[in-house]
Amino acid sequence: MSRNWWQERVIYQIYPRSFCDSNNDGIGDLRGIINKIDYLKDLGIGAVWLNPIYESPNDDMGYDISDYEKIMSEFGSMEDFDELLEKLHQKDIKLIMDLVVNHTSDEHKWFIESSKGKNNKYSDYYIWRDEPNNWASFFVPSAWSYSQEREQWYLHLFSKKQPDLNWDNNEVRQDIYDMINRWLDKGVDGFRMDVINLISKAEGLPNGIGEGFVFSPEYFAMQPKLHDYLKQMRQSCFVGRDCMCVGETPFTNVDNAPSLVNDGKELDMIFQFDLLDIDSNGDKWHVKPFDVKEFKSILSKWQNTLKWNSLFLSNHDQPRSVSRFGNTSTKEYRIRSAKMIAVAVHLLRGTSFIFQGEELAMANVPFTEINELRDIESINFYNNAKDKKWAFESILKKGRDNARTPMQWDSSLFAGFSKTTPWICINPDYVDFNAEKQKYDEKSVLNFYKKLIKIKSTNEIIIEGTFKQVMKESDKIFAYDRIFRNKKIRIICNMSDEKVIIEKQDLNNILLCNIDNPNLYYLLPYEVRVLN
Ligand code: TEU
Ligand code: CA
Repeated sequence: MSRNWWQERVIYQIYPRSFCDSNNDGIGDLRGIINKIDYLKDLGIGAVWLNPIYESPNDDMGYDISDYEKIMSEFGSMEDFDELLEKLHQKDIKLIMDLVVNHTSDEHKWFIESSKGKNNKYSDYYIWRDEPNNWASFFVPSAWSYSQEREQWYLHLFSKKQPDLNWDNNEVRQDIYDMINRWLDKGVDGFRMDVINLISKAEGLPNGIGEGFVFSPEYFAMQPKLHDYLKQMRQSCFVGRDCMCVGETPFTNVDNAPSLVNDGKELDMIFQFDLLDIDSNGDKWHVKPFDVKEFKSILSKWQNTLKWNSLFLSNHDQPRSVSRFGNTSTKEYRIRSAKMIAVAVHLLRGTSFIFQGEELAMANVPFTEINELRDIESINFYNNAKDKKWAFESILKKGRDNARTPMQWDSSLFAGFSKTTPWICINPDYVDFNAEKQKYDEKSVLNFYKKLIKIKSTNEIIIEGTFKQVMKESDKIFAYDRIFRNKKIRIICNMSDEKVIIEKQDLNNILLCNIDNPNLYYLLPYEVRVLN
C-alpha cells in the first residue's frame, strides 16, 4: 500500500482556547501553542488539528466565523499563525485547520450583504424563504429565524448566529474553494471539515414528520448533490497537493459512509459517531449504559467496512474518554483504564486522533452550577429543560464543556495554563493529574502514550496490517490481531473491573502492557497487553 503521511502519523487535536495562555488574559492563544511545540514533539505526534482560530463573535466558540482569513484577535495575529506554522514544520509536525463552511457567522460580510435584499451579489448566498418549514435546530427549537431587514426567514441548523450557506449557488462554492486554496498556498497540510455532509439540503426543504419543530436529518444529511460538491471541492483544491481532508460526518452508517471515502474521490477519512453515540438513548442527554460486546462490535464493524478509518475516543464536543469508557472510581483504575482504552482503539487500523489532555487521563469536570458552563448547546439545553436537576446531571455526563477546561500543565495556581483566572474553570484534580508530574513518572499515562504513539507510527504490522477480531464471545475482553506479511501482533484488552482467566499466554514478546508483572493465566481489571 503506497502510504500517505496521514496514515503513519498520529494527529493531536488542540482546542486553542484551552491549550496554553501566553499573555495571561485567561484565554489560550497561538503563542501559547508555539511555547508547547517541544511538548508535542516529545509526545511523538506527527500533526496537529486546530479547532477554529478565525475571526468570530464566538457564539459557538469559533464555529461561527465572520472572516475566514483573519485570526481571532484573542488568539493572536496572522504573523503569530505564520510563525506557528513554520515552527511546527521545522519540527516535522503537520498543521490541519478546521474548515467550517456549512454555515458562517451572521456577522460575516456575506450574510450582512445578503440580509440587505434580493438584488445584490450575496442575496442568494444563504437559504432564505418567505415561510419556514418545521425543522428543529441542533441548538435552538426552530432552525429558522426572521430577518426584519430582508423580511424573510433564513435557515440555521445550529444557532441563530450560524446561518447555513447555500451550496447550490456556484459562486458560494467558488468563493469557498478560493479561500481553501489560499490557506493551502500558505502551507497548511489539510482540513478537518465541520459537518461537511450537511452542506446539501433536500430539494424543496420538505417538512419533517411530526408535531412542532422536528429534527429532520433525513432532509439535510447525505443529500444527493453532496457527492458532486465533495468531488468538485477535491478537484478544485486538494488534487495535486500532499494534503489530507477528514470530514466530520454525523448521521453516517456502514451503508452510506463508504461512498464518502472508499473511492478516494471525495474525502480521505471521516469522523463517524457510532462509538460516541453508544450511550445515547434517543438523544445525547438521555444516557444509557453500554456493554463491552456493543463497544467491540461497533469498532469491528467499521474495521471491516472502510478501507481506512479515523480512530478517536473523544473530541471538543464529547465528554472525557476515561470518564466514559474507562473507570475513574480509583486513581489506580483511572490510570490503568486510560491506558487500556487508548490501546484498544489506537492500535486498530486507521489514523489516530488524540484530543488534548487524553494523554494525561484528564477526566470529566465536577461542575457545581450552570453559570460555570460556557457551551451554547449545554446552556440552551438547560434553559429549555423542564427538569433542571436532571438536565444538569446529564450535562455533567455528556456536556461539551467537560472537554474544554484548561490543559493541566502543572500543579501551580492555574495549572500552568495561565497566570490569571481562565475563561472557564479548571478541573480541581489538576494538582494530581498534570503533565509536569507525569513527565517524570515512568508509569504515567503520558509516558505510556509516548510508547503507544511510537508503536502506532513506526510498526509496519500496526500501520499496514489487516484486522481480525478474536475472543469474540467474551463480554469482558476486547481482543484482535493485526496481521501483515504473515507476522502478527495480538492486542488483548480487559475492559472490565474483574480478573479474567485466559488461555496460557506466551509472555516473552510483550510490546506494551499497563501492569508490571502480567500473569500467564489471567488478566487483571483493565489490563491491556500487546504481544508480538
Ligand atoms: O459539531 C457537529 C455536531 O455534530 C455536534 O453538534 C454534535 O452533534 C454535538 O455537539 C454533540 O453534542 C460540529 C462542531 O464539532 C461543533 O463544535 C459545532 O458546535 C458544530 O459543528 C457547529 O459548527
Ligand atoms: Ca491569551
